[in-house]
Amino acid sequence: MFAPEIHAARRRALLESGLSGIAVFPGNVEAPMNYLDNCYPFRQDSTFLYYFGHDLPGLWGTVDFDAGECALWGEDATMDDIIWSGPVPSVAERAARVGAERHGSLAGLADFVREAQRQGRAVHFLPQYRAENRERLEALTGIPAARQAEGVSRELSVAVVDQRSVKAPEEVVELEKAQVVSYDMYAAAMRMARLGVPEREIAGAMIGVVARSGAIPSFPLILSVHGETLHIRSHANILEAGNLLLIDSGAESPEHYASDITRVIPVGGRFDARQKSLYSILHDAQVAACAACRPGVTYRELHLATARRIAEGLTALGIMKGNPAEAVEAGAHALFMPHGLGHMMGLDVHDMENIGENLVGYGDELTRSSQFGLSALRLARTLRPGFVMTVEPGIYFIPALVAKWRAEGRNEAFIDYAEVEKYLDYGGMRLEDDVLVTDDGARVLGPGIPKSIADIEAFMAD
Ligand SMILES: [Mn+2]
Repeated sequence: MFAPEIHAARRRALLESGLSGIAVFPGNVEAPMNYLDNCYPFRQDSTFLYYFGHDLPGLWGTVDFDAGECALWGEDATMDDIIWSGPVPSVAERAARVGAERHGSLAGLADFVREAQRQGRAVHFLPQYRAENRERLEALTGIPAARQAEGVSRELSVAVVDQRSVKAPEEVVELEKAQVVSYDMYAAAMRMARLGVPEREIAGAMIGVVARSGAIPSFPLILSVHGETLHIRSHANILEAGNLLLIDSGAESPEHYASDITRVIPVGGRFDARQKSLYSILHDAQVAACAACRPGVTYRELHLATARRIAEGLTALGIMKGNPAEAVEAGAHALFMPHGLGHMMGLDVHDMENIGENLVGYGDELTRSSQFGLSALRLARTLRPGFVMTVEPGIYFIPALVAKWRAEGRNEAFIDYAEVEKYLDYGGMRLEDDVLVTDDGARVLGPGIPKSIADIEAFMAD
């Protein structure tokens, strides 16, 4: 966790956001995998981490807007807990460590919430994404788990999203630590991506890099020669000549800030001519998008500008036709890039997505389009200094989608389907970096993982 003053200052900023009543923040509990004592790796709730720091299960935080006080609630370890899991600080010590004014047991928390309700004060809470926490919240507030979505506090959600969207310097330091782990992950992968190597050996090496850093991946590794399946989970292939290996991966920093990087590696270390022509289009579009990030521009416009650039490239290759700007307006490019340009990143790899994807990415400012492709854009709003987001355009040839569109005659004016069908064995590519918006521009985070054709080929030749 950070210094107590940092967590205290974050809570003070929340206390000053103009709400009244109280807010309750459940920390996560252990999540059983196949029986109660065999759990998934523990991951604390990110908002709890942000305000209350402690990376242990079973805690709650509360913010009392009227009294201007915060409290940490939980149970001290029993002898049994100490025998099996080792000694941990008491709740009183943990409260002091994070600068909370008050602390108490879970029974004390129940009394505190009941008293607030009796006084008719608002009890704010965020959307819950784990069944265990919906149940715990039901026990605490009396609001049935199935109806909690209606009881979510929009005021609290907005206040938390506003605050967490702007990364403080100590958060950027953490984000950069995760980038260093990512660099080592990709260096290992690029050294290994040779003919005949099983995908799972590279996956294992990359996860090993994360484990050696003492962290966990920020999301399940995507590593496949079938990059056209956007979130493919299997690593069952053996690398063959002509394959492009897509790897989308991330690590957590010691304080659980994420990295999220995608690279495409030519198996054997050299791009062939067809790969070069398409990769260049994607690379140029991604570099231009990173360079165009700055305060005041909307991410929606960056998404569309990137789509136009890709459409121009595909038109030059004869895969698309007609006017690229009109093609993008019609959504024709989404055959090749059916996802958005990127998303907010921070403590969550899709930062704060549990609080609400539209609230985080659109706010009151913009409305999400229903057009295929643009509808998948997670972040659209105006960029502000301190925002950190991914920039991750892609070009994919998804045989099932091509077949569907062709059968429907969809966007025939902008797509040369006969030409597209020559690429159905191509796979898919995505290039992703994490970008910090600064006062006058933006900065790509991290030490710079090889990305251009020349840099990737040179790295893999070493
Ligand atoms: Mn991403």
